[in-house]
Amino acid sequence: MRIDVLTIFPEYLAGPLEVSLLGRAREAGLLDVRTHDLRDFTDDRHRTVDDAPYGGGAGMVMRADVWTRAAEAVWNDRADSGGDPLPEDRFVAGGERPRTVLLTPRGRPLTQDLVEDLADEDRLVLCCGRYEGIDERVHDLVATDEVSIGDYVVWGGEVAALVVIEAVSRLVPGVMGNEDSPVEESFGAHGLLEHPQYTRPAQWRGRGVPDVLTSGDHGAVDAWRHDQALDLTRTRRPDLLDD
Ligand code: JD8
Repeated sequence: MRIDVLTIFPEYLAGPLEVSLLGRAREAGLLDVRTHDLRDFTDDRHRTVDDAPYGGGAGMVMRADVWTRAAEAVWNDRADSGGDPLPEDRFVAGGERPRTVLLTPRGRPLTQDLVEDLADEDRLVLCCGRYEGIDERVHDLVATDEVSIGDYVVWGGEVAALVVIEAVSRLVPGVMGNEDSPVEESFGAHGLLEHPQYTRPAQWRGRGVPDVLTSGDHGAVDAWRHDQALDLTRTRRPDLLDD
């Protein structure tokens, strides 16, 4: 899978993309994540990406022309895109284009169902706004999807793009060591929160480990874990059981 990220802060993404299983998946060539500096698509000496809002008011709005030039350049860059045949027509704003996700507080809330849907694509383009947001015409003609990471406000779309990349990359075939792992976890096949976990030492600051986990009875362990998962879900997240 190839993921292109458009941002004025590519350095914000660099560290998180390098570390842990995500960094390893990129090194192994399972995942091709590319960040692009939006300022490389400006046309003035000062590399301006924003302007004052029509109608007045505080803050600045990101320009439609810069965003569209950037998106079209990235859409039409087919180098190393997984051997896709070169299409006859160029991708254009308002026309056929790869799945292009604009991160915004007004977007569809990100859920594991949406993550699974995005993970089916062979290309994603993630658009990270800043300031007061992006000209509405970019929402209309560049984005195919608008996504929000939750009901709170952050400074810009970069942290939201990282959340999408972390969630989607886990589902890319070959990225996780254990191929059975993802479906076993919270919000997976069972739709429950994960059961509690323990590791050594068996006694720590006067607290032990549930006897069943050291009993060697795998059937009893499975039953206990399922029971704990149900209890936790009922008390912490009853909404996950309503359906
Ligand atoms: C993108 C600018 C800042 C600050 C309006 C939009 C997502 N769940 C989420 N919360 N916040 C964002 C998000 C915030 C952003 C931008 C995403 C670009 N801002 C706010 C106040 C005024 N803008 C988000 N996904």
